[in-house]
Amino acid sequence: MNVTMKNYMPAVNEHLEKDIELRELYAFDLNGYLVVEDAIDPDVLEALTRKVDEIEAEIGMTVSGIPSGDEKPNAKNYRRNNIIFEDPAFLAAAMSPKVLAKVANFIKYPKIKSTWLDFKAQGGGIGFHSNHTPYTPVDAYLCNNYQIHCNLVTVCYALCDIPLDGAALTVIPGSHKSNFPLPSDEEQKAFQIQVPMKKGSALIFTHDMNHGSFNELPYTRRTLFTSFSTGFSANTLGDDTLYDPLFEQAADNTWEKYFLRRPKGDRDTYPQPQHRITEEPGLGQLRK
Ligand SMILES: O=C(O)CCC(=O)C(=O)O
Repeated sequence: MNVTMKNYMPAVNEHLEKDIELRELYAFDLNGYLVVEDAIDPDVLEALTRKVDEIEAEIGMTVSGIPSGDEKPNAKNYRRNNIIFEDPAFLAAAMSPKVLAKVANFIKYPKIKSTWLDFKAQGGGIGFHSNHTPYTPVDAYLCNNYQIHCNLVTVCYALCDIPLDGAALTVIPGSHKSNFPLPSDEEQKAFQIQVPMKKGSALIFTHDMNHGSFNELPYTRRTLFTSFSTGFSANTLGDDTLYDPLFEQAADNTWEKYFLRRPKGDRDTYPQPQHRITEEPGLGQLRK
């Protein structure tokens, strides 16, 4: 625990490090990402699949995109922000204890920042972005005194199997620590790898690592994204009160409530629960 923080911030739960192995810390620090298999509770995954099928049908998404209307061009990408409010299954997935336990080892005083549902049909993608240099405070990655301090961590949940070339996240491992700017687009290819995923797994990455994706296959990639920042960083998709309705619903002294708290300048004194994230009853599950 950083001594300076200890002087004025509430105690960090000393059990947090029990939920991560040295091998995982090494891999995340070395590469900038970590894959957690079976990250979503099976009942939640089933409910999510039904809900996402419904949304896909409602927006008319096909493997080649959303057909063009009179005014709209054919859309290969579809993103729905603040999806956590649309169904309890999205909240349950976003609160996966297997994921939160890792996130809490990568961010000090973490809180949820953004959530969105994402479809990428064949030809859909997102351009490559991020790198440690030039320095971007919002994304910045630092490891000091054996403690990882990410300012922004993103989690990509696979809601279908995501094969190579099917918009599997393409990353430059280690670019979250690069001290030089990226070389040309063509030269970057030599450093990129794709991370295929199984349905229900989660890819946790520091947003300081270079990443992007492109779907070359005749299928629609279905993913849920959540992101996390330190408690002193504002929300991106709403104001400080964004998560208040979910915060109110959450039981006191739970990690669920903690992750949903409001951002709070440089004195984030909201107390951390003192039990282990992986031992919180009902976390990441559908309410009975
Ligand atoms: O949709 C993707 O494949 C990547 C999302 C992304 O780049 C981001 O969250 O910054």
